[in-house]
Amino acid sequence: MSKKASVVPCGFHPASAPDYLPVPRLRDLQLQRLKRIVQRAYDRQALTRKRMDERGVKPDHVQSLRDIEKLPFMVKTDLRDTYPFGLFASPMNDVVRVHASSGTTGKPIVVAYTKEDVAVWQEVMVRTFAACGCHEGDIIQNAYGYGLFTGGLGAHYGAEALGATVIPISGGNTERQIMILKDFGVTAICSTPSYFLHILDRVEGMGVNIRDLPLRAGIFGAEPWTEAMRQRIQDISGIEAYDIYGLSEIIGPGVASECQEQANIHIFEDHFYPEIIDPETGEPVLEGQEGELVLTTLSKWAMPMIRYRTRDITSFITEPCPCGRTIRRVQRIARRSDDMFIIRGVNVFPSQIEAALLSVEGTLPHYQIILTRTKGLDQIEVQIEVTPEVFSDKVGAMEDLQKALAHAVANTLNIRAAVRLVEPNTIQRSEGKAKRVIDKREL
Ligand code: DLL
Repeated sequence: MSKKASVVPCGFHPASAPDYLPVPRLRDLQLQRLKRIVQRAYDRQALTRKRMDERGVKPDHVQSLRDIEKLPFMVKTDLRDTYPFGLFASPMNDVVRVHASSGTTGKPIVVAYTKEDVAVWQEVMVRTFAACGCHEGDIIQNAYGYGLFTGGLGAHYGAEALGATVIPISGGNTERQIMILKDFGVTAICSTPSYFLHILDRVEGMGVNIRDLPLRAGIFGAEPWTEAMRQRIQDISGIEAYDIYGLSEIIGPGVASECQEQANIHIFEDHFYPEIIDPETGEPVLEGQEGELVLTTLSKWAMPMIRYRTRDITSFITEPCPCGRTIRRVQRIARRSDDMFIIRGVNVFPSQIEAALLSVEGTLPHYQIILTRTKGLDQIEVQIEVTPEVFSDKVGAMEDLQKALAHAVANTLNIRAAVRLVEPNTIQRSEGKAKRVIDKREL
């Protein structure tokens, strides 16, 4: 626990009631909603109808939650192929909002909300904030980007409905972020974890001691981050750092959130039905085993997503959470199946490298992985910033640190990586999602 205790220990808000439903009631509710949404998708989404017809599956074949396995999957390219509005199930008149996510190539993917969908989104974000110990009276600085990205407006509506005071500052302009953090008595901040680290880097230079501020909680998400990263953030700032998860295709932020136990994320499964499958075979994995998270929107009217393959890798946590929530938890999302790169035949995820690097003292949690190819051989270089003390210290200390880091990486990955220690503030910062891997290999 960090030094600033939360004011409301249990993290309850009236909107959080579904978090605590008795499991049989929750399953009934899910089934009712599943039947309704599958019917809607079949009636109004040409792609879903075509795929179900090809398999000979009709909406009334869904009579139990297990029957969801009869339904076809949806994948990201479905959104690209039907760009921009091909998956909308509501007439444009009923669509009150669209968002889009840029992705790495070509056209963005577009998502839609009816008025009721926006209300559901707001509800799940209230539940998110409440689970992270926020409440009426909090002053919440929202540094997620506003605009087509779902982070800004998603958190905004939720924080307002919670009864908090929202500061809609959006991402960027770090000095102004710090001025407002200090002058407005901010008690909670929303941003990507990497951007908050950047804010922390700058705080001291502005003569502000973050620990003297009323800031108590960070509501962090939109990118993978490790437990080691959480510890660093909490140690430096004295706040409690919570992990929140979501994706545009499903609703935006508000799909899952940690509670004050800080022990993995609860899925708001009365609205988003989770499955975990083997990404190779598409079959469900055994309870507790790792696989790809598949989500079905149980109540999203404008754009239902049936069995959407998120590419995020996780597993169900089988033990109940001490917080008393009955909605299921999954392991925090440390990696995506498409994050993985292969280096000299070894599969590597950036999060493994992050955990290895942060196990060594004397570094700052800013790093980047650079992949190159010389004479047909893959090379991996890990650049990491070191603390100003280490950097100005004797060469010997730098060498020792470099060896310790190379050793930690080799131990975790079983491959040798070149580790380069760099000065504080040399690795490029992002106002949103951090770019961890630069792949310069010509494939
Ligand atoms: O990042 C929505 C969001 C905004 C979530 C603010 C949390 C806070 P997209 O831009 O569509 O939506 O990106 C979704 O980001 O499939 C994950 O791979 C990753 N992601 C999101 N949250 C987390 C998290 C928003 N807490 C993609 N941990 C997802 C790990 C995350 N990965």
